[in-house]
Amino acid sequence: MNIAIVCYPTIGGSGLIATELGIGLAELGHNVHFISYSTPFKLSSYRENISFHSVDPINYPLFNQSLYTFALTAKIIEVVNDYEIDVVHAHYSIPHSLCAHLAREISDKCFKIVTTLHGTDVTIVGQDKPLYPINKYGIEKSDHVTTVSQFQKDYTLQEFNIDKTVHVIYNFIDTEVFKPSETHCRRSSLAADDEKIVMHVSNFRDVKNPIGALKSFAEASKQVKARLVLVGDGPELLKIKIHCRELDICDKVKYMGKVDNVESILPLADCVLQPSHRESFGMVLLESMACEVPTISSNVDGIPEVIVHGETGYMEEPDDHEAMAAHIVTVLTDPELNARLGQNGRQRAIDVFHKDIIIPQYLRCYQSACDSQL
Ligand code: GMT
Repeated sequence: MNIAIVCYPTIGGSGLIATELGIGLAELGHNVHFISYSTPFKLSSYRENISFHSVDPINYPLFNQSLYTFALTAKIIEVVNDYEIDVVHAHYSIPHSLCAHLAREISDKCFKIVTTLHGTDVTIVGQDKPLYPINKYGIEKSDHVTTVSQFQKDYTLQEFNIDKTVHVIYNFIDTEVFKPSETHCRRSSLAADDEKIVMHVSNFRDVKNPIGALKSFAEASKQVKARLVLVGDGPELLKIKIHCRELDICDKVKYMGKVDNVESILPLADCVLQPSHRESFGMVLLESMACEVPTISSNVDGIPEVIVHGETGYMEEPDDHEAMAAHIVTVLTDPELNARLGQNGRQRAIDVFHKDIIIPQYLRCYQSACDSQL
């Protein structure tokens, strides 16, 4: 098949899944055309069957807004005209799916549109009243709609009052990349030998509740010698530094900044702490499971579909810091439990979320869209 993938290129769940999906499809022999404003971070080197088409910005002096959506629409039209595209797979309803619809309307090509809803586009952006009808249109007019958890499906159908089949296709992982050992990064660069490592990985937006992570860690670190390793960057980071001072834990926190190859440091964690307020899926949890690292997380949205409480990690209300801290202490002080949770997590990642199980589900979805009438 000739497949165009429209996605955000940045580090983040949706960009990552879109890129890994494209790589997986290309390895199966399909021609994959990525369309975005810059090269997705995993695609910096040449790969067979993959091309990247950069959206050219419209910098016309008359317009004081950058017209990204029109530039993207123009690029989709160019790619479908040049490459006989069967399916445009849009990751996010706004703006990607909408641009694909506009491109189909304008071009005379009969490609199909598959839209994947990743969460933020529906639970957060979707709540924006002026954008609501646009979001709904993008979803309803797609040939197939997929989303990453049953929670997200139910939420979408209810919030948008949509009478349409939405397919749940879970996010996936390459367990040969995310695995427990052979990390290039030495543990001693993160923490002292007698300190346990609690890791939080996010884009430090409010929704990830990084302050909640600090508070739970602060509570736990009264009982066990540990270091909080913060991986990523984002708008809440400044507040975090202030909170560290208030909680008197500055000397127990290490900031890593953005790390592209998170698989090189995740296996060094003794547990991962993700108390998000919203999470349609939670890629970091799956990545941790694959690395045999137990997870302490919130129990919101799609997380209970990823984590098995008591078997691969523990879930609590996002701001129940005492309960989270108690779990952190337990997994850091009981090595046998820690190993068992880790091994169960990896097994679940292999059995349920392995890329070889999930990528064919997308292919079937494309095939079914192509088999259906326009
Ligand atoms: O959560 C973010 O900040 C990033 C966002 C994205 O668009 O990449 O993540 C969403 O999609 C991921 C991939 O499907 C999911 O794993 C995340 O749970 C989801 N985020 C939210 O629902 C808040």
